[in-house]
Amino acid sequence: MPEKIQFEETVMGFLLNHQERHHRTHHFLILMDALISAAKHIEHYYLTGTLKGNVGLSGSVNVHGEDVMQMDQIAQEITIHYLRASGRVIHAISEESDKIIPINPDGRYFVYFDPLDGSSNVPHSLPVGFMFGVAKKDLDDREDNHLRAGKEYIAAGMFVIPTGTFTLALKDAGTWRFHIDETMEFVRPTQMMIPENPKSWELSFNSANRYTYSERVQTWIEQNETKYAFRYIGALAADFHRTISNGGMFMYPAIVNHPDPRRNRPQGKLRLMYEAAVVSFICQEAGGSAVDETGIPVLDIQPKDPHQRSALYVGSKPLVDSITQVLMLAKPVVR
Ligand code: FBP
Repeated sequence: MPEKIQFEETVMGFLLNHQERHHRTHHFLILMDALISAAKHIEHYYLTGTLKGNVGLSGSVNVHGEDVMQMDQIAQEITIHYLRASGRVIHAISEESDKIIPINPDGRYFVYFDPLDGSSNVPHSLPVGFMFGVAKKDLDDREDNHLRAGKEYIAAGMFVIPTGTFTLALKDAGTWRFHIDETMEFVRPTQMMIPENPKSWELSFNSANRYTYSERVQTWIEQNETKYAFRYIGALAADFHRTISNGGMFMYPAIVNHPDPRRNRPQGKLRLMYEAAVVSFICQEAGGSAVDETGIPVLDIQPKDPHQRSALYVGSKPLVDSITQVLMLAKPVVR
């Protein structure tokens, strides 16, 4: 018989026992419950996607000019449904919606999310992610709904689907990993601290792009890649899940030397508010760090556009510091 899980070992029990006031209010618990319910629902659809024929293209193109998968749309609708039902969300920003999504003006939180990260893995039912960042409105009513920098988030998390893992970071309260049990509860929080010992470190990046990176980054890779293992799944949530567990660094550098200049991405590929800032927040609470192509902390970047992109170097501090020295020598990238 499976061991009885104590309430304190569930996400709700864990949060209620939390020292940080804004993580144990019933408002925050209701929001977290909505995000967890959305993730479970998305995982169900993903697990049954092939049989139900939901793993193909939807025929539409999103704000980024990318083909939208059916599963992207399903995950989007599921998430919006639960955020609306929570009644706690003022507005949401999603990779799958051009505009900011107004939800409940009397809400308390802003939610920035990628409902299904790693779309290229969908047709193969390989790991994808549901990623989110949460910011809280200014309760002193000076609220102007401005876009929040990562350092203003009070929480960020990612579900790696369909692995049944949930990694949750809480402002000034660490990064915790939960696993799903046979009752479909995320339980047994384990505090995640990114390993300091380089023995287990890994590098993760799309090696096919390496000659499109700046010369300085290419040189850094040549000087360091033989020291560490190399792993790349092609979904940020899944690759970063490994980086937090084994240490090392995940990077998606700016593309500045592409043979076809139209395919250069000097601002990087990943989206700041619901991809780069989410993993940077989780990494910082686990003792790591993250910078962009100019070497500045990702969490300090004040977004000007909900879908703004950012290059990303995230992981163990010594490695991020090492590439930051190289990046800061480079000519500043024009924003
Ligand atoms: P989507 O959210 O549109 O899937 O894009 C983001 C992403 O798939 C990340 O998950 C992943 O790290 C990266 O793009 C993979 O890009 P590439 O295929 O260029 O390596």
